[in-house]
Amino acid sequence: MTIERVEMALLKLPYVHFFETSFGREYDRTFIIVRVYEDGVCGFGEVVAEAAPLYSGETTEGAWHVLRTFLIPMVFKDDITEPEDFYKKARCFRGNLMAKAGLELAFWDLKAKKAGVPLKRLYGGVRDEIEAGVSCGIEDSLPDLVARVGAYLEQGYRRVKIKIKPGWDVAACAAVRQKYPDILLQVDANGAYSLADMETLKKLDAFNLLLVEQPFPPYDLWDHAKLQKEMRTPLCLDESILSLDTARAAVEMGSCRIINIKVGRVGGAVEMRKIHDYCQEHGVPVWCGGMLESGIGRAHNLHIATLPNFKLPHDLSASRRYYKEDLIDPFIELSGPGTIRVPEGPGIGVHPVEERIRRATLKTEVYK
Ligand code: OSB
Ligand code: MG
Repeated sequence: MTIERVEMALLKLPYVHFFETSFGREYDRTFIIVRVYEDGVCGFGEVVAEAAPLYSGETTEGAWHVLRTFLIPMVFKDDITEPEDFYKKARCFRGNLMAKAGLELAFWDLKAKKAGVPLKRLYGGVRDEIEAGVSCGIEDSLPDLVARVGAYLEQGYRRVKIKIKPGWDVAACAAVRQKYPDILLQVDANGAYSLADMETLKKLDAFNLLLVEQPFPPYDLWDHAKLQKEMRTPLCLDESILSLDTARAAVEMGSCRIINIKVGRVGGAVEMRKIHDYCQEHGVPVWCGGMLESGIGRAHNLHIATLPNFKLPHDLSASRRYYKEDLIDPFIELSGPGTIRVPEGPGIGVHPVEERIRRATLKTEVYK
């Protein structure tokens, strides 16, 4: 068999509520949907690069360029049909991990659909439902933040993450903790601090947090190790972990005790598995991070979060937390209190709705 066609679409969807991090405030999401067709079966993937190179050096337009110029032509030239083969061949190109992951995930969905099994079966998943968490952005005021946390708790989320930055950290934790002393709470700085902020960061130990995520910039593994020695709360790395090698360096150096795995950030599900297995062998729990994906990328994440060492609640929330018109049917919803059931159909197990995709599409390209 051989791939008949690859399609890319650039989409833009407005958020239900703006999302502010230490990088700034965003009102919508631009992303790429990739489709691969073989024998009438279609596999879907999502490229999680954002419009601006803030979280990562990749961008949607940069990923588009790399996909159309290098990765998609490679698929046809080398007659690639399997995700594992794509992973091996794509390694000849450096970086561009989110671009690679989007296409690799489309191959995984295709492979599972051809086999007629849910994707989690190919990954070796061990769960039918996963623990949902919610990521709360920076708000205009502390009362706004506490109200938003309260609304999410009412919807059933049992774990809350709040975004922090210098000036919106200790007081934000204090405000949420005062109202909700017992919830599972964690914070994410997206690299906004440096060693000079050690005293502020140490104050976070007072709030019984599950973890502090990415306090320093991505390449500061060494400074993270220094901070971890000074803090009781486990550090968790997100942006710093790009591969098995960076995960191993972080664990060996003591830069973190927990790892956030995002399949897009590490270049696909093959690398995701390697990091997962290494962490499992070394007693380092992982959880599934999110990139405010559409339902297509989020469905992929649900299957990934079924692997055995995904042990903490995830940044995986219901469709309506992100988008009024998610791209899939049915929408992703909370099933029990704070859990989401993993779709049971073949592949990612959700149905992308063509009409909604078309309405959100800025441009498309077909390759054959
Ligand atoms: O750092 O985890 C992050 C969203 C975009 C970019 C980076 C991050 C996030 C989130 C949202 O925290 C997680 C989600 O998708 O719910
Ligand atoms: Mg993060």
